[in-house]
Amino acid sequence: MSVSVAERWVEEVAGLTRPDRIVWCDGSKPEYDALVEMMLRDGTLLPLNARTYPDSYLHRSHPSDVARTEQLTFIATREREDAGPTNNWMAPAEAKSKAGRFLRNAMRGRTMWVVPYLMGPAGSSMSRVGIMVTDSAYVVASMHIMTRVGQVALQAMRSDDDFIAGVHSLGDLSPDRRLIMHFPEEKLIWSVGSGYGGNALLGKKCHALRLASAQAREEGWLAEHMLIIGVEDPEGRVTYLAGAMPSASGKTNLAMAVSQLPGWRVWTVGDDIAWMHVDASGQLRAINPERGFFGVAPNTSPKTNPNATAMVRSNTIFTNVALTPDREPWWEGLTPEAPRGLQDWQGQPWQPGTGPAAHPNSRFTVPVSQCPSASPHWEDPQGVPISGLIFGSRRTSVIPLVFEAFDWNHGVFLGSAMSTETTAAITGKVGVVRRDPMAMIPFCGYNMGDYFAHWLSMQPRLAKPPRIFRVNWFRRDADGKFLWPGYGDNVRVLKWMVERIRGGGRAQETPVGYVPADGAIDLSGIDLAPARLREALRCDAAEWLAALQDLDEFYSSFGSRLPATIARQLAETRRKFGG
Ligand code: GTP
Ligand code: SPV
Ligand code: MN
Repeated sequence: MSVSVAERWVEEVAGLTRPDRIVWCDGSKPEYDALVEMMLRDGTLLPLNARTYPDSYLHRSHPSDVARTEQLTFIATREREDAGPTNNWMAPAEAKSKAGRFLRNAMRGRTMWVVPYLMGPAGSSMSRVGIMVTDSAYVVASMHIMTRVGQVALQAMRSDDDFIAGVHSLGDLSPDRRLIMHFPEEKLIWSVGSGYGGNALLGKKCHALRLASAQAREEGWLAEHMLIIGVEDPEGRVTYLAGAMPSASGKTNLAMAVSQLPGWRVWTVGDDIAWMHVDASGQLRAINPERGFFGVAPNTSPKTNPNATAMVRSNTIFTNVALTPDREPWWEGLTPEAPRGLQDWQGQPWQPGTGPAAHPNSRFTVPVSQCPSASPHWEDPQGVPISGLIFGSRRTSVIPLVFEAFDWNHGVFLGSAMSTETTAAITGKVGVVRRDPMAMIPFCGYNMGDYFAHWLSMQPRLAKPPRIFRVNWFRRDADGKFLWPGYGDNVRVLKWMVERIRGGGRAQETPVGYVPADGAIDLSGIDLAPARLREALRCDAAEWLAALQDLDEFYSSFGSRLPATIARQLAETRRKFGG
């Protein structure tokens, strides 16, 4: 396969950014090792304890560059309407001129790595190619873990120009000179001024969600912020589910949950992004476009997520965690007590009571293959068959632990009506309730009204539309304590879903959907008062009617692009509540 279009584009970018040298990456182990060597020499990586954390490293990012910066993230379409009211928009020419100013000569004195990467398993018709350039060795090494780099990508191109082009430069890391620009009409991404995950690893949110969602709409598939799991029952039957939850709201944890119910088990296919196609028989099938996890460290422990603590014991890059005197990584929640003599995420001696030692958005980067619960099918080119979809959010009140939509259209409405409390995964205030339909508010690369319509349009193509569930692990009691234990106990909720999918699972009808009937959630082996579960499942008319109030304003922001079906579903919900 000739790569002439790519080569010409790389020359063009080099003309703008002026690197000292250009290196095409092959994705090999020696290449990764050389990058690590280089970063150990210049301090970008710090070595961890070679005995307890072999081939693992700590990266400390710039203190102002620790999370996605949504206010600096733009969708640059010709028409403003095509980006829609939920995205920051800029005209393409202006976007290039603004970001171009920060990119011009940005790579002087630096190396420009060219990273061809494949999103999705080799040999899958659902997989897609990207080629990104970057002046960050940390980004290249992270791309090695998170994607399939090198010849495997170039070989998957169907034509010379069959790739998403991404330009990344650290610039000077100043938030004042940081911009993350998406040009869906040109299959192009420009990112400058950040080295942080979602801003800089362009295969992830920029390509696999923002650009892919726009492509998916045109081509009739779905690119979603979803985990993918197989749930195995005691008879060995596996039911595959995909689930959307906002950033830092439980995808990685659910994706590798260790079941508290004997005989049940969760197999991990993906923890952040799902690409889903309808196959010739009308079955929805999902692939995980990634090959690594970029997971939240805080609260990851042998108790909450033993698969994660096991998988990060080698070949892992940690970012912004604390460091023990034994050179082991540490974060809040890993152990009940903080070890003595910690260095905090910025390398300063840490004292208890002075704030968190690890940054709240500190992360680990590790290959999927190291996950003990990785599904034997996680790289199947044809993907896994999806029979249920989950929409989860982080809400202290109102939203029950779990309920099931009446049908596909109602489920799409429930997804579109989601709101959530913000987390440390984005810069800004934590704990503020905001609208986040399908957990895609920061990631939908086009008008979200059209996105709802696209979701609705899938139904007639599905022989047996997946059941749609809504969950909330984060509801609290009057004392501020979580009503539901969460983590491994979430498998109890998954069990009910699987039963519902198979035509069982007792439920009670409410205005918002089917809520588990008394006793329908298996509580064997835990000490949870039935009253607490009832409180977690409670559906209160007054609370709901109040919560639905600001939906009108949100929906009306889409004008004529809001599908009538969505407005009808809202009216119908109100009517059922007597509102
Ligand atoms: P991104 O990688 O940002 O997309 O996040 P994610 O959706 O994968 O979130 P993750 O599973 O990493 O969870 C983030 C945080 O949510 C964890 O640190 C936990 O504190 C919390 N969390 C996850 N699952 C549960 C749960 O079942 N119950 C409770 N109470 N908290 C949870
Ligand atoms: C998220 O914020 O949803 C993440 C981390 O998964 S990042 O890659 O930074 O987007
Ligand atoms: Mn995410």
